[in-house]
Formats: sequence, C-alpha cells, structure tokens
Amino acid sequence: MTEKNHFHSSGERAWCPGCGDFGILSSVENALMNLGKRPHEVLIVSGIGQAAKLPHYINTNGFDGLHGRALPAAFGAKAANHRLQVLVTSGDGDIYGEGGNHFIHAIRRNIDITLIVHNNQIYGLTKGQASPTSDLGMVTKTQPNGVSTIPFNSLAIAITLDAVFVARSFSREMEFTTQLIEEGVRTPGFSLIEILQPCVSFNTVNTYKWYSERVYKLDSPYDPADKLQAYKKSGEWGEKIPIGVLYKKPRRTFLDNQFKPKDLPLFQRKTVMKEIISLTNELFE
Ligand SMILES: Cc1ncc(C[n+]2csc(CCOP(=O)(O)OP(=O)(O)O)c2C)c(N)n1
Repeated sequence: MTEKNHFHSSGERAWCPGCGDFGILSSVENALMNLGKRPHEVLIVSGIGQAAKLPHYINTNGFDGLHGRALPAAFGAKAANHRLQVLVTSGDGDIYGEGGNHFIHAIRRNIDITLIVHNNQIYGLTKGQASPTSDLGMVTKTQPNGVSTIPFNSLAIAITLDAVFVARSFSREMEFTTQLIEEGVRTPGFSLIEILQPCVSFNTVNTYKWYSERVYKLDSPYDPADKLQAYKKSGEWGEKIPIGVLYKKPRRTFLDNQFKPKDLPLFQRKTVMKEIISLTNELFE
C-alpha cells in the first residue's frame, strides 16, 4: 500500500487553472514524502506573489515574509532551530527583484536552505508587468515598447558565488523536479532550484509549448563539478534551455561554524535574563 501523502492539504487554491504552480506544489509534496519527512519537521517560507502562496496550500509549518524578504526570515528560523528543514518557495520577482540583495548574500553565507524559485518570467499577482527574468523585447502593459533591460541570470550568479547546488527544472517535468528538490534538500548548504513555470494568464510568450520545445536534460558526460562548464551552461537560453543539476560543490555551511550537530537549538536553550540585562547594560555604559 502506498503511504498517504501527509503534506497534501485539501483547501481551495487561488491559482488559475493550468498554472505551472500546481506542478511545483505536487513536486514539493512528493519530494518531502520521498525524503521521509514529517510535516512538523519542515518549514516553508515565502514572500509575496502567486508563487508565494505555496505555503498556504501544503501541510507543513509556513511563514509569509514581506515582499522580497523570504530569505532573511528563513535564515532567522534556521538559526533559531537548526534541526528544522527549511525551504523557501517564491517567484522570480520576489526573490531576484525585491529580494535580490538577500539572494546574493544568502548564497555567500551558505545557509542550509533549499530555495525553489517559480520562474514565470513575469509579475503574476500584479497582473503582468515585466520581472527581472523577462526576456528582452517582451511587450507588457507597462513595457509597451518591449523590455529594454537584460534578464537577471540567477544561475550564473549562484555559480559565480559558489552556491553548493544549482539546478533548473520545468514545472511540467514533475518527476524530474521532485528528484532535483530531493537532491537539493539532501545537499547541506544553500541550494537553488529554479523551475520554469508557465503563467497561463499573463505570459503569452513563455508558454508550456514554448518551454517544451526548448528544454533538454543535462546528461553525462556533463560534470556538475566543473565550474567553468556550469557557468557556460548557465548562459544557454533561447533555442535550447538546459535543465538538471548545473553545478554542485559542497562546502561548509554558515551554521556548521556556529553549532556542533549535537548542540541544542537556540530556541530550546534557557534564556538567563540576568545575563542579557548585564550584557545590554555593558553595551550602553
Ligand atoms: C514592497 C512591495 N512592492 C510591491 C508589491 C506589489 N507586488 C506584490 S506581488 C508582486 C510581484 C510578484 O511577482 P513574482 O514574485 O514573480 O510572483 P508571481 O506572482 O509571478 O508568482 C508585486 C510587485 C508589494 N506587495 N510590496
């Protein structure tokens, strides 16, 4: 008998029928099931947007940060309880636009968080303005002459900053996406999994058909440990778009430098008020 999916929540979803977010939600549930996680062991943090509604639709702990602020909230939670499995799921606008600064520095710090970016190349919740990943020339209501700024190459940035795990998938490829999420969660440190996600209402260019005609899976002899090759692959976009693990290079995580595995999480330690008061008094003397 197959085990009941204890991450599945039966509430209503406010996503458009056919939205790529549905495939991502199922892939996250399946990955957590395959990893043998229990709902109370997992926290999913997001910011603001359609993608950022994912924590509402899954049976785990959840938190919505301000727009662009999912990563610092997730980091705070991970620091307070380093035994919690922390994932961030949010949109390309939220993470790379409003949250771009946090994206860069979270990678540098190498906090053990799995970041899943729903990349629909548009601002969906606010009904179709260009996002940092919109292609050059894309016409939108607010860019009637076409987007004139070059797209944010998140994968190239993550590789340059030595993110331990950098992968791309396509929401329709649910099994493949599930495997990549599992591998990202299993890899200690900051993992980025960017998922191409058609927005059926506001992006009429980058559709299911558009992505399906272009994506191909990276296979051997591709070696994700080869940084230069990974960097070159991250620039491949247009006629052909690679999906799979572009780069993987484990290194010590931020919290490895703060805690030993057996240390009690911060939130379970006794707070000695007397010590805190004397410390603050010292600082203000
Ligand atoms: C500080 C701030 N700026 C702007 C907004 C308006 N806003 C809400 S969601 C959003 C875009 C979300 O786009 P994305 O992250 O790509 O997610 P999607 O809705 O496409 O899934 C914007 C600009 C806001 N809520 N707060």
